[in-house]
Amino acid sequence: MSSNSPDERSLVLIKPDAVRRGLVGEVLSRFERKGLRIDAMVHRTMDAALADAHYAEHVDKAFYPPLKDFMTGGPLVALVLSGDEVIDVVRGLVGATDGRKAAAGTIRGDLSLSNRENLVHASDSPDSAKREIALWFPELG
Ligand code: FUP
Repeated sequence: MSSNSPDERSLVLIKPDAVRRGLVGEVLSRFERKGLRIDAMVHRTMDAALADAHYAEHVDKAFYPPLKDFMTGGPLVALVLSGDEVIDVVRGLVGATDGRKAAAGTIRGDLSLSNRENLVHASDSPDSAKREIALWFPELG
């Protein structure tokens, strides 16, 4: 990446379990302390249409109906983070999908015991980030 190209961006959701458990500040502070920037942030509740669009690759899977109920069941905090290699950096901070298996020191490894209620979503590639930012923050397009 050349020195004058813009930093990469990632779409992050601090999920309803984190909001319910009072962990928004804990999660945000880990991203901030790492040196990432918050470019946009909103507190909102996902509706069914946004859930189906956001999780387009999962809508036909057996785990999707309970995942959709969970994700639409309360407010979450959506944000856009930016920084050098932010997509991979955030995935590292978040940890493996299943909180029971995620490494200690990661957000999920330290704070989640669930494969569904795992506190955070983070874009997994530049293409996903672009698609997800357009869904959640069309004004940033
Ligand atoms: P991740 O990228 O780590 O968030 O995980 P995936 O994209 O594989 O899955 C998206 C979400 O689906 C997970 F965050 C939690 C949920 N999920 C389940 O509820 N059950 C499963 O078996 C796998 C994933």
